[in-house]
Amino acid sequence: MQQTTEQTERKKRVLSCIQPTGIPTLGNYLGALRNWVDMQDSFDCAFAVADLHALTVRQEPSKLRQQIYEMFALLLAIGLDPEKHMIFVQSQVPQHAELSWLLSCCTQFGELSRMTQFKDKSQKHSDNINLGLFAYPTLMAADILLYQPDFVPVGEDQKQHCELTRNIAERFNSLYGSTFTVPEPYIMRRGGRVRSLQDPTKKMSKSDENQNAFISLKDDPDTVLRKFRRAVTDSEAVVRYAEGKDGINNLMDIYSTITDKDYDAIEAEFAGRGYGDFKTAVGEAVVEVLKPVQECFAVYMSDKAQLDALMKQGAERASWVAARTLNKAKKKMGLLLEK
Ligand code: ATP
Ligand code: LTN
Repeated sequence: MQQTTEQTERKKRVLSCIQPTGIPTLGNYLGALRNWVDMQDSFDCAFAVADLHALTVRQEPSKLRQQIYEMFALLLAIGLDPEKHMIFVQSQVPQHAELSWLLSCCTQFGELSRMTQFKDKSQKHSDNINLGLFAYPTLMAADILLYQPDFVPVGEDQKQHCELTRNIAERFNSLYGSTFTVPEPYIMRRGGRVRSLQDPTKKMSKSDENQNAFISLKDDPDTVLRKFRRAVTDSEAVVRYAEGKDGINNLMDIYSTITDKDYDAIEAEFAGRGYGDFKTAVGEAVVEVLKPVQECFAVYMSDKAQLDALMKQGAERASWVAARTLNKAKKKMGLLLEK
């Protein structure tokens, strides 16, 4: 049978989100955001600022409001195209919270208890282990399943949540009939796990208390160079990729992701030179990557009315798709739709 034009031309869809819990780091950029930009040519994309997820840890309202604007502006500044794709703020699309409730009734307590992010975060925020923190993965499943994506581009740390999303989707489909596309996580090999500059056994995280541990996308060139100079390495003083050299391996990964050089080429480039030269080279490469993003970010942040208008447009487009899936799920579960 001949396929219709629509079938042959339908692009695969991807969805991903980022929390507005601070200025993104180089880890977020290389592990997630930069790949989102590249995916725009080949996929139909939905990318969102996950502000509801940010509420699972205590936020100061005025600061959160500013961070939502900044994260949205940053998504535009790195080159996401709000005319061609759905770029939006999660809480402005009410279907996310609503589907999350339906899915939470198809998620087991035991499954959520096994989530390592929940275990980590409840240790870190032991004074506020709230229901939202525990139910976080069902909201994430709703974010994803509402848009019926084929792929979910994330860093390695989110793989477990993506697996749970697949399990919830499969369970729902088998209980109520085919409703959700079961998506695949799309883990980027390079840049998938950028590590802390101060403790390279941990991932680089924007909420790290030690400012020297991460490069923020807003860091000026001097700060970037200084943080790389202070990066924790080892005492061997040979630039090579090897077990036990977590600090140098991390810097090599960053440099390789940015310059497209492989490990052999980097080892050759820095043969006979000390760590000082290498750290400066990595810092300079990062500064060059950040420069155009920072310039564009400043332009977007200078016009809040334009940001509001783009958010509204994004939310309208997203809720059109989200409402269709939500209604389908409600109907299948036996709920009545508004007449
Ligand atoms: P927080 O520090 O607030 O927990 P985070 O810095 O881990 O947050 P998120 O907002 O949770 O960042 O993640 C946004 C995206 O960036 C996700 O796809 C995540 O997998 C990816 N990501 C986060 N940190 C890294 C990292 N160090 N290396 C590669 N990818 C990362
Ligand atoms: N949990 C993710 C952020 C996130 C997300 C999503 C990622 C919220 N909803 C949906 C992919 C798809 C995180 O902490 N990085």
